[in-house]
Amino acid sequence: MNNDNYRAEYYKIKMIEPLKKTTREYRENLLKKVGYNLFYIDSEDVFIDLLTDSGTSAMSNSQWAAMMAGDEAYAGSSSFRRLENVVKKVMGYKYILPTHQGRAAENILFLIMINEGDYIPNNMHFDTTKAHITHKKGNAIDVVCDKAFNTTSEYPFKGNIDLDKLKNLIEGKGRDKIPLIMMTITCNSGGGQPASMENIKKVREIANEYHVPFFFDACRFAENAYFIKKRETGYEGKSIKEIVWEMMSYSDGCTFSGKKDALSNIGGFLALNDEKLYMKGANWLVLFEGFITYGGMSGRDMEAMAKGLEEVLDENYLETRIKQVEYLGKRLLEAEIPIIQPIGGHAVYIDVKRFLPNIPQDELPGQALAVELYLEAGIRSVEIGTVLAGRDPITGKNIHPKLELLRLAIPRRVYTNAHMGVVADALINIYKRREKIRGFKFVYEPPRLRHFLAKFQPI
Ligand code: P71
Repeated sequence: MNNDNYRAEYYKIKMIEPLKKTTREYRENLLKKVGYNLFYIDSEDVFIDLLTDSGTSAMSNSQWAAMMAGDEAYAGSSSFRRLENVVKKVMGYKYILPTHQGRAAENILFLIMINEGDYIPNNMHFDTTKAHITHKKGNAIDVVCDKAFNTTSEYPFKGNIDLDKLKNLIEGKGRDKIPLIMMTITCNSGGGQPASMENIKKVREIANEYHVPFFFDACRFAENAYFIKKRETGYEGKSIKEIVWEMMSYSDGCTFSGKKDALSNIGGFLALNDEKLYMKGANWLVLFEGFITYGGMSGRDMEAMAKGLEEVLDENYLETRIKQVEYLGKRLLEAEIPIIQPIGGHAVYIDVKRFLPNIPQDELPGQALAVELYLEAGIRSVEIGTVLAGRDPITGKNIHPKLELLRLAIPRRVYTNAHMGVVADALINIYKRREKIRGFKFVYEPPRLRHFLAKFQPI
């Protein structure tokens, strides 16, 4: 069936959005005006937008058709029933609390589970997860395997939890201080890297041993399943559906952002198996999101998500998706541009410490490269480095993260490989003149989440 000689996207394009090309001079002026922060740039002025894969997917004809059937009833919407049934069928969870996006599910989960001073382990917490835990006066602890920090190791499951780190945390802090264990699949902060079924199973065993609930941050669950199928012995012959079912069966629930692997532009949910927890969550949901049969979504949003959750399990789709990310990554590797290896599921991450070794972290090399890429070809990427990491609350100094990265996140079903080729060519040109690139300094630094609203100046 999959004849490698005739590989191409398993869909065709029916509707297009024109892209505008701008001149380098125009982009230079624009950057000056907005303080060299790409978050301030209008999408009209971006040629290829790789800021995020979140909420940027192109929906299918079936998703658009389903939206017309959206039931906008306040209570008991049939669109919610469809979503609920799909989640039960695909993931096997008993209860679903619909939310407007992933972080809202995090808010509800942590409201009902965290007490002040608790510790919550995760392979690597995503920013919003960490922020919501901190907001509830908990401690977000990363317990990812050490190989995750070695950007050149080809280890296939860098999203794995280090089981010793996990056990030591539980033993060290005491089981009563650990309200839940989390695992982010795929591990976004570590480069879109998957966790293996074996590791997931072992985390389940530890959860059982200490009687601690185990939850996924399941944003990119289908991409994780695809990697398990391709990389883990014993799963070659299983369908994505079977792998997802098994993965989820080891957990007690999940937070989910429909903006990633549900191929939707908005939406999310909190799924759980425990009825008492569900009732607690339902009470908060009514306060923060809306009634339990729509949460933060309209009926049509729930329809789009329900359809997307089924479509994402199609192995042909997943192959097209992951191979496109791989295509970009391989083009960069061929030019010896340093990236996180293996190539991730939803993004290519440039290892900026190796790309711009002469710019110290205090001079924001990731930001410098993001600016350079926009200048070069109108491509928007996002810094995941010193700017994002912020300052140490005690010393007030810039935190120097182990990984200084530039993320090129690929929206699902949106760009062609010709677009990826442009991205690769632009980066190759920049790499040739990398010695000439200068660092940046803050001219305005917001007190929190500084990356969104900061303003910079070249040094
Ligand atoms: C991404 C995003 C979206 C984003 C969020 C914050 C700043 C910039 C971009 C969102 C995630 C995620 C994981 C693993 C939870 C959320 C929150 N990722 N967990 O990667 O990747 O979901 O955006 O629907 O609230 O660009 P939400």
